[in-house]
Amino acid sequence: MKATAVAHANIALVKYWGKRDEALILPEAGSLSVALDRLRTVTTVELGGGRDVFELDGEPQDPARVRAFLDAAGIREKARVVSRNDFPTAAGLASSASGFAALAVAACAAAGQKRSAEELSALARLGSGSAARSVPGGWAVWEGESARQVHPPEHWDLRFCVALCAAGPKTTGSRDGMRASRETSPYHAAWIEQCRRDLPEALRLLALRDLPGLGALAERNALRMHADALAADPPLLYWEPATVACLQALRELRAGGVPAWPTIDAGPHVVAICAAPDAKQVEMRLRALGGVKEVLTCSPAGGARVVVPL
Ligand code: 2P0
Repeated sequence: MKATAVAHANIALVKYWGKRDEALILPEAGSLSVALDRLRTVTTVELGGGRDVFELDGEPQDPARVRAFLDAAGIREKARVVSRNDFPTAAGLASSASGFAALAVAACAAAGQKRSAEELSALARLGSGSAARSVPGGWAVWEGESARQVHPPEHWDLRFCVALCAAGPKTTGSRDGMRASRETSPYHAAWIEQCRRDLPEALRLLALRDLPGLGALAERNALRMHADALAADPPLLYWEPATVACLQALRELRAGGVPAWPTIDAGPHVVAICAAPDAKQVEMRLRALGGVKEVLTCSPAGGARVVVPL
């Protein structure tokens, strides 16, 4: 009746930004991501107490969203859920992907449910869309009800330098932001069409390990997602001055012969994609920018799994 699981957050190279079904959390277009080793959530689920308890990083939380998720998993027993993120969530780094992936795996293990990897991904999706991709981990594609690993983490030893460009949490969450973009941005249909073209091309470049090709595609895809968000009414501006400083610094690095490309989720932080031997230089360049609080350099990671707690 008790189990612990770990899961990693993921960064999308072809982004998910728009649902075709809000209740079932089904995406309008497919997305591609890679799991990041240093962005990790560890969650323990213990079933059978007198009430639901959810504790995150040592602080008690409202258990409502966890309870709704357990109901969706068919788990009726009261649950004590203790979760810890190994990365600064206060800075607004996404934690729902690793959080719901770890919760899905730990809760099903605690309840003695046997689910396939595909079923676990589909279940995690009901907590948060991007969590579907953190269940298989590695290089993952999410289309329809679940995500699958298209290459293991070892396929390509890239680095992802996560530059924290703001201290506080973001103003508009992804769920509200993508709904507003879908309902009010005149560019949204074009954005979704673009994602449908980008995904097969990104998979081709990924298979070839073509860094200039995939890096440039990821940058274009992220900026087009932000163009869609910027065009919403009222407009959604996720960037801070440090975000723009990172984009420009990476452009200068490329002009100077260091290949590194940015991607940006629904927040101010920039993730620089580069080859392993260039990571130190990229990290140092981003660290030196005013407004960049911290840079966490990550490698590709695996999927969500049950672990024996220390
Ligand atoms: C992504 N994002 O593909 C995109 C890019 C943010 C920007 O998936 O409503 O927290 O829970 O399904 O998964 C973040 O959205 O949203 C996200 P819900 P989620 O990574």
